[in-house]
Amino acid sequence: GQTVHLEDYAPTPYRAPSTTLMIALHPTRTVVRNETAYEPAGNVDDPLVLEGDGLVLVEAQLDGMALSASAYEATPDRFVLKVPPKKRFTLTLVTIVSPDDNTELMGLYRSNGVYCTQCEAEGFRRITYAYDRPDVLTVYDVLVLADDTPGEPVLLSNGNLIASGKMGGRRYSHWHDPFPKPTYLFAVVAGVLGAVTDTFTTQSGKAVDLAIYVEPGKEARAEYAMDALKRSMRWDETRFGREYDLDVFNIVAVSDFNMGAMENKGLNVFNDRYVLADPRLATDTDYSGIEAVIAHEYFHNWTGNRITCRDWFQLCLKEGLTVFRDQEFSADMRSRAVERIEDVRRLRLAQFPEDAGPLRHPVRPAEYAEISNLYTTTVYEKGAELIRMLHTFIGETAFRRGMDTYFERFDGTAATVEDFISCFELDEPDAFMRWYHDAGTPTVRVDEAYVDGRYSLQLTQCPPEGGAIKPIPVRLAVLGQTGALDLSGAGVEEGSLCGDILTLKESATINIDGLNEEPIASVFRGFSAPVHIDRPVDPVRDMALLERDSDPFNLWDASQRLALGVLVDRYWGGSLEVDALAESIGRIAADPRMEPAFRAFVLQLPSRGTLVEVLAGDVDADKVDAAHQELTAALGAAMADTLAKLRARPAPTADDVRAAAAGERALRNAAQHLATAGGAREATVRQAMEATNMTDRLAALNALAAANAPEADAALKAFHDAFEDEPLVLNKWFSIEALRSDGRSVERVRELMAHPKFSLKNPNRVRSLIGAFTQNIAAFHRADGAGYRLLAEVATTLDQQNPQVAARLLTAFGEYRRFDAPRREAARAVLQDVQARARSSDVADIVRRLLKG
Ligand code: DPP
Ligand code: ZN
Repeated sequence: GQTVHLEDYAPTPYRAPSTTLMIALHPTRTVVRNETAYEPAGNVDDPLVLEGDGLVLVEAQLDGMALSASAYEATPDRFVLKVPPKKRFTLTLVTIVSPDDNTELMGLYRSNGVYCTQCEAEGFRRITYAYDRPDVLTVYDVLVLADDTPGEPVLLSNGNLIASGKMGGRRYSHWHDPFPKPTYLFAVVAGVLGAVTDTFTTQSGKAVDLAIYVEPGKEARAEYAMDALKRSMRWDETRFGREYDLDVFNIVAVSDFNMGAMENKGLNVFNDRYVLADPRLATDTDYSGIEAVIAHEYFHNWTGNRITCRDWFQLCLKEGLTVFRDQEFSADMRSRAVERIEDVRRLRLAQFPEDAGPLRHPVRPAEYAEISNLYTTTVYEKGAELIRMLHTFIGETAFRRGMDTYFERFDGTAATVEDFISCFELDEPDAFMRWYHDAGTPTVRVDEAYVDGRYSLQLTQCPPEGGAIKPIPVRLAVLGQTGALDLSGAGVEEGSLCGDILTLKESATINIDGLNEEPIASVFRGFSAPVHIDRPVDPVRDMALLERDSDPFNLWDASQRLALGVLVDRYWGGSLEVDALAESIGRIAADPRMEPAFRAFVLQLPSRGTLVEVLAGDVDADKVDAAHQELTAALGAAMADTLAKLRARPAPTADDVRAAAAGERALRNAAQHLATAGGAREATVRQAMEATNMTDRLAALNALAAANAPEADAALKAFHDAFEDEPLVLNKWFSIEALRSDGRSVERVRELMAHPKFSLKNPNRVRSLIGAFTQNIAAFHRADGAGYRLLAEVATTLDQQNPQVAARLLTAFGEYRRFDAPRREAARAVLQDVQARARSSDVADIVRRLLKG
C-alpha cells in the first residue's frame, strides 16, 4: 500500500447520514444491497469516491434510477460517482461476495459454518463500497436474509431488533442501530448457535437483554463470560458514570478470528478463547483473560463507539484508553498489586523491545503503510501507560472530571488525541503530548549520595534517540530503617514534588539533611512511568529494599533485579552462588502477610526474553537458554525445603475459579516449577496425569517439559490423548511442545505441522504452534538459521491466505539485531527472501521495516 500521512487528513466532501443494507446470505454468492443517503459536506464539485476491496458490482442506482455507465466508474477497489447531485441523494449499489472464499477473515466470512464479519480497520470495503473510514458516521438499518435451513439459525446485527420471521422460504431479521457509527463497527452474524441469556438493569432502571452465543452444546462454558459482562457493565457505571445505551447487548464466539475480539456496536464478536471456559478445560489465566477482554470490548461502547477516532492515527485514543480502563477493572476485581505486576511485565517483555527495535513507532504515529500492522503493543499497552501517567499527574478526582468533560463534549463525534487531552487540567498539555509523538523508551538515571547526615537523590532524564524531554511522574519514597521519611521538609531542586509524586523534566534533586543513617530511595513506585531505570547495580541495596519497601511493585522488581544479576552472571560463565538469592526470595515466598499470587510472582525467574533485553548485543541464544535452565535447577535445589512446604499447602477446590483460589494455585505451582527443575518430580508427574483442574494439570506438564524431565514425553502424550477433541486445550498442548528446549525443537515443530489437527486456516492453532515457537529463544534463534527459515516458510505460505496473521508472526524478527553475527546474518538473508516473495501489503510493510537501517 501507499504511505498515509497524518498531516494529509481531510474530511470527506460528502456525509453519509443513513444506510440500509440488505444482505442475502449464501456461502459463495451473498448479495449485498447497499442503499446509502449522501449529502454534500464540502465542495459540491468533488466526485463521490468510495472504497472497495475485491468487489463485483452488479447494479448501481441513483435515487432509484439505474445509473448510466458513463456516470460512474467501478473497479474492485473503488466506486466513483463522477458528478453527484448538489443536494441529498440516495445511491444504491449491489455487490456479490463469497464468504467461503474469504480466508483473510476480514469482511464477511464463515467460521465453522457461522457467517460473521470483521470490519476493523478496513474490512467493510470487502462487503460493499463505502467511505470506509472512521470519521464518517452513519445510522444503519440492516436486513439479514438466510435460507430457512433446519436448526433455527439466529440472524444478528448491530442495534435493536425491529422485526424477524420467515418470508417466502427464507428467514429474515431487521436491525436498527440508532447511534451513528463508522463502518468499522458494523457487524452481521448468522448461524446455528446456542446461547446463554440474562438481563441487566442499568443505574437508571433500564432493562437490557444480554446474550452470549456459542457453538451449540457449549452454552455452560459461557456462564463466566456472562458474569464478567454484568460486572463490567456495573463497574463502568460506578467508576465512570457510563450507562449502556441499547436494549440488547449480544456477544458471539467464533473459532476463526484474527484478533482477540471486536467491539461492534451492540454485537461484539469474540475469538472463542476469550469466551469459553470450564475449570476442567481452561486455566486461571484463561479466566482472567476472558474477564479482561469482555470488559475491554464492553468499555469500548463509550471509549471507541460513542466517541470514535477521527482517523486511524488516533487508534490509541480508543485503545490506550480502553486498555487503561480494563486494567483498572481487573485491578478492582482482583488484586491491584498483582494486576500491576502483570501489566508491567507484559509491557517490558513486548513493548520495550518493540520500542527499541526496527518496528518502533510513536503511540500516535504520523504515518503508516498498512493499518493492520498498527494494532501493536505500543498503541495498546504504552498507550494505556500514557493515560495512567495522566491519571497520576492529576489524581483520580480530576481525572474523572476530565473524563466526564470528554464524554460530554465529544459524544457522537470522531475525535483526536488532542481533543481528549484538552479535557484534562494538565499544567503543560503540549509537553505531555510529546509522549504521543516520540517513539522509544526514555531512560531515567537514579543516583544517590550520603555524606555527613545529608542524603541526596538525583534523577536525570535521557530521552530516546531523536526524542524530546517529557514530563515524567516519579512516585517515590525515601526509606529509613523504620519507614518512609517525611519529605515535606525536603529540599527540591528543579523538579516539583507534590505529595509522593515528583514531576521530572531534565533533572531533579531531593536533599534531606540531619539524618543519622543512610536511607534508600524507592523510585517509580507502582511503575509510575514507562521508562528504563538506570541505577547502579547494587545487590546489597536491593536486599535492603526487600526488607523495607512497602510498595509491592518495587518489592517484586527488586527481587527480579537480584535474580537477573545472577542470571547475567551465569550467562557470562560466572560463579555467583545462588544461596543469597534463594534466601531472599524464599523469605518473601513464605511470608504469610503477602498475598499468594504476589508470592508466586517472586518465585518466577526473569524470562529468557528479559535476559536477552539486558545483554547489550551479540547475544548467544544457546547460552541464554543454558543459563536459565541452570539457574532454575540450582534455585530449585537450594530452596528445596521452602518449596516443599509451599507445595504442601492445602489445594483450593478444583472448580473454584475466583481470584483467591487462582492465587493459591499460582503459588503452589510456582513452587512446583522450581522444585521440578531441582529434581523433585514425583508429585509433579502425578499432578500432570491426575489433576482435574486445568491450571494444575498444565502447570505440572509445563514444569516437566521445561525441566526436560524424562517423564515429559509420556505426560504430554497422555494430555494430547485426553484433550485432542477440545481445540482450545489442544492449542495448549501444541504450545508446550513448541516451547520445549531440548535441541530438537525445530524438527519437532516441523513434525507437528504434519499433525492431523494442525491447520494454517485457524489463527489460534497457528499462533499456538508457530507463535509459541518464536518465543522459544534457543530454537527460533538457532545459530544455523533453521528456526528463522521455519518461520519464513510458514509466513510466506500464510501470506497467500491470511496476510494479517502472517505479518503478525513475522514481528518475531523484531529483535534479531540483538543476537550475534551468525544469527543476525541468517535472519537478514531469510528476511530478504521473504521480501522477495511477499504478496500482501501487510507482509511487505513489516519486512521492509525489519530490514531498514
Ligand atoms: N477489537 C480490537 C480491540 O478491541 C480492535 N479494536 O482492541
Ligand atoms: Zn480495543
